[in-house]
Amino acid sequence: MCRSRSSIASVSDPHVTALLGLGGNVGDPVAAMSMALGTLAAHEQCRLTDVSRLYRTPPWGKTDQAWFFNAAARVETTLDAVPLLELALGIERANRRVRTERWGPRTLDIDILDYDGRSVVTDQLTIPHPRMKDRAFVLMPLADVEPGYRIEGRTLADWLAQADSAGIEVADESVDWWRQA
Ligand code: A4P
Ligand code: MG
Repeated sequence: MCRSRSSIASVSDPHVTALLGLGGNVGDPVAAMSMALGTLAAHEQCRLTDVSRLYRTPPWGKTDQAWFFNAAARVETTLDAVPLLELALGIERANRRVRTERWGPRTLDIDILDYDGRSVVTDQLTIPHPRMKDRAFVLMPLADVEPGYRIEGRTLADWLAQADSAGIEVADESVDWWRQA
């Protein structure tokens, strides 16, 4: 696979690495994810260092809804975890995300999968994301940006072997899909 780096704004030290999962299945989710990644790339406290391929995925959890598009990204940031979540929620709101039902349809969802390998548990936030290991639509894009990542000591390949990945397909091989959308 041909992979290119997506380095944009400069970030002063000390910065940490955060891993993000993105998805959506309402309206134009690819445009929404592109907007999200563009916003992160342009943010003065973030540097977007890698983006996964674009995946098309059958709905998980609540299956009577449209297929999703999913992706993952690696960001270096000087933001603490909660301000990073607030940035992500602001980007979701800018895409007219309305929360109705759990695991239901959404224009854009941004999950913080990992923040500097730390455990963060607050009222608003649980990191590492507690449900990512069961979800092939998260694990497959994450393997593009962080192939050596481990969850509870086990490799992504281990978790993927027991997750249901039926139907998941690569919708765009290019890691620059988000620049073109
Ligand atoms: N929150 C806590 N921890 C985190 C974190 N690590 N990252 C809080 C982001 N947010 C976190 O989020 C509700 C609240 O969780 C946030 O306001 C934040 O304070 P949400 O996204 O509305 O929750 P949710 O979506 O109902 O639940 P959850 O478990 O996050 O679900 P997901 O992962 O968002 O799943 N099928 C496919 N194929 N592809 C998908 O992308 N997505 C979902 C939703 C269901 N099925 C899917 C997909
Ligand atoms: Mg979520």
